[in-house]
Amino acid sequence: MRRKLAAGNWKMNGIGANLAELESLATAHANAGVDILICPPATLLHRAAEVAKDTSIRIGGQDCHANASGAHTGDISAQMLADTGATAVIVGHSERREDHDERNEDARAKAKAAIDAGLTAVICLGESLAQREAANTLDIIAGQMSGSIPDLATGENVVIAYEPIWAIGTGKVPTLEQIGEVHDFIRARLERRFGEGVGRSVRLLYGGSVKPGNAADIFAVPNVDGALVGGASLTAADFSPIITAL
Ligand code: G2H
Repeated sequence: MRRKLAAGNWKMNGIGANLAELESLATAHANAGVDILICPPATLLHRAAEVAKDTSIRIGGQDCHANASGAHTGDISAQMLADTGATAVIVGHSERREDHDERNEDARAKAKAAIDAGLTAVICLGESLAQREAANTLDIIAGQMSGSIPDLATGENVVIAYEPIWAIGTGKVPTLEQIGEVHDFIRARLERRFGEGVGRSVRLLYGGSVKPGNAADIFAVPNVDGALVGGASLTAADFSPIITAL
């Protein structure tokens, strides 16, 4: 049985004052029965981990370098994230792929570094609007899976987030059928590559304009084990009903 997961990606939003949202979430979901992960900007990780200590909330990074240390100005290693108290890290988000020219092999190397550091790697996949309109979605997802998911993936150390690029921050959401088709496809490929045991244990999140008003419908889709939420994770008022809908 896969445990449900509500993950919030604050992206480049949030200063110290926003940690009050984390406190509210922790209070409201003290006995959540689901996993809650918040990925604030790196500047807040340590303080966020302090706030979340002894609560049901876990803290994660939004990216890491593939190397453990070295001359990489401005970068943060997976070990450094773990040192702040983080237990997970997002890798391969489409905004990293777009803004920093990251490719599947980068996401894979980062995921491996994260796992080696004891973190859960939340690996993001998703097609562009042009790729969907050309009916290439499943081919693109297959390529991203082969390229971005390391061989040592298990249900413990990897979470997959399907985030169609055209749905991110746009308010456009795929139909439930479209979400279901891709999630079923990812599940089947995971089972084929890693075997049924591992393939069935990896959690699959949907991401892209998840809001309190659409969360319950999305969570009812088979093989959707939760969500990776951007804009609606920034306040407890928005994120709390999404957690409750799980
Ligand atoms: C997709 C998602 C969070 P939003 O990037 O990863 O963002 O919910 O704002 O579309």
